[in-house]
Amino acid sequence: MIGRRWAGVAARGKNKEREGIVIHKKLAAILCAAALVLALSACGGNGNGNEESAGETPLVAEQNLVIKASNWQFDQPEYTIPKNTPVEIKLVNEQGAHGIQIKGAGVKLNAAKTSKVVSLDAGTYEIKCNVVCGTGHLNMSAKLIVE
Ligand SMILES: [Cu+2]
Repeated sequence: MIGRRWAGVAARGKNKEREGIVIHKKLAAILCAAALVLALSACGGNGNGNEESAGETPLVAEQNLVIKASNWQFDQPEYTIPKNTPVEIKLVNEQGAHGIQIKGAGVKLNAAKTSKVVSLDAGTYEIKCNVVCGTGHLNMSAKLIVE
């Protein structure tokens, strides 16, 4: 009987030791992880930071392009802007209620949202009215030339 008790106490003692070791290991792992995170943010922060902020922060326009719409045309058949340059594209409805959609440029403007800043690759983009504005709606198209 006594032998068993001692064995039990001894076993408990070992368990405590093990728990202690496990806790130490966990702590070490947490510290390692924390150190890794710090190291990564310190090293990678600057390198990736610029790219990320370019995607997240709004572009600051260096130029403006005003597209005026009336019934049922845009004020120019072609608009030209420089490539890879932040340009604010602004819709002005001079007559009627029209919108602008530029395929492949991620631009959709209307009376509620009248401008957007974009930086585009070179190419020719199609500008269309995206508001069903009346009889001449389908004629409302123009070109955006980015060069
Ligand atoms: Cu329209």
